[in-house]
Amino acid sequence: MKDTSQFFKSAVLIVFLNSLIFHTALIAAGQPDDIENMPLEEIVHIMTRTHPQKDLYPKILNKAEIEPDLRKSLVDALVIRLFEVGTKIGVANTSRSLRDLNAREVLPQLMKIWNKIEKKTYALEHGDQRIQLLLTIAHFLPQAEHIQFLINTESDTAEAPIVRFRATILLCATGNQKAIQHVLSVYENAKVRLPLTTRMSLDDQKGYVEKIEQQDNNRTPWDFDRDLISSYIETGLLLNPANIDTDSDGLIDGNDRNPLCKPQEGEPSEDQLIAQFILYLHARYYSISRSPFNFNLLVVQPIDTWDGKGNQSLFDGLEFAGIDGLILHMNQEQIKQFRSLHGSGVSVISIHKEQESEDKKDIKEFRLSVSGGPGLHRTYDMRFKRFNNVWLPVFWQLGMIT
Ligand SMILES: [Ca+2]
Ligand SMILES: [Ca+2]
Ligand SMILES: [Ca+2]
Repeated sequence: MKDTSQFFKSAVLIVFLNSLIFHTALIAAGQPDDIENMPLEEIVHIMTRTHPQKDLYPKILNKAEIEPDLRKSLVDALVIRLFEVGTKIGVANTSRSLRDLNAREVLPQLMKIWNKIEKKTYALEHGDQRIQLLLTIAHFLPQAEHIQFLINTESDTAEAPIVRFRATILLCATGNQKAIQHVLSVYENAKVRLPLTTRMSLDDQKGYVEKIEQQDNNRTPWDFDRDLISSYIETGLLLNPANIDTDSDGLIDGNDRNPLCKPQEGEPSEDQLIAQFILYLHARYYSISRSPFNFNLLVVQPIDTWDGKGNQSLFDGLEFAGIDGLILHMNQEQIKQFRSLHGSGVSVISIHKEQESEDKKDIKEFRLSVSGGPGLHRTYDMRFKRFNNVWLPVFWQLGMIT
């Protein structure tokens, strides 16, 4: 038995080594100087790789630009591949290459695929076929149709959130009035639908508090302070089960979307307004954690725990509306305590602002950091641009996964 398993191990090793040699040979054949004599099939192979060789890819694009015959052959081959491989990995790169070749003439074929493939897909960002198709189609469509196409995609509830998110960023990037109006009205509607209070208006809450204060003999053990959230859950969320309003902002714990944040005095700064918008976009289009008590929960973290420089967090004293769930502001100590109670399944979010540059007054850059689960840490790089007096994201890209 032992011999057989040894034999299998050796066989697997040989196959592995062979595949290495095969790949090395391919890469060797694809040296920059070889591009002149490279078979078409190999060029297509390079163009559809997730990470095409840095030197070769632009060389191929340049060559295609001056040699119409080569360009035509490449476009034809890529379109065939687009239809042939269907939903297999690598096809996303096919639409990217068609975009880079500026193959506007294949727009009808791209639309055909777009309408044919399944909408719900949760694959990540640039490796996803639907996202790459969206980018390519949006790039090729004339302005008027381009904006309507993106608005339709963003509004389509059957579409994957990440695809709708990408459409949102593209809409912002146009700077077009109608496009911006759409994005902002979706945000405004979300804030009306999901306000700072979660159960009742301020007036109703006032009536409720007056009523319970008159019935002091009517305390219940499961909700000791009668703030409409059980003592058990309060303890788990690091709220005070003996205080009706833990952050003393006038909203009782069970009616407060941000129960650990007392709002700062005065209006939020420009950067804080952007931070609110970033968190809203993240919660709306990316995943939001399910809490240990089975409702949506976002934990936001001061920046000093992120960059170690003691900078004031954009989240300090900032409440969030328009987000379907609870938002908890926790400092490093509270996060530690929360994780010792529940593990690290709930993601913790922080925002870091990049240095502003003097010559780019209408551009601000931010980095969103999401950590959740052991060893999982993602960052997103974002660029915001000023359009009249609103700042909107025109670039948003997954940074590193560690
Ligand atoms: Ca309570
Ligand atoms: Ca309480
Ligand atoms: Ca409160």
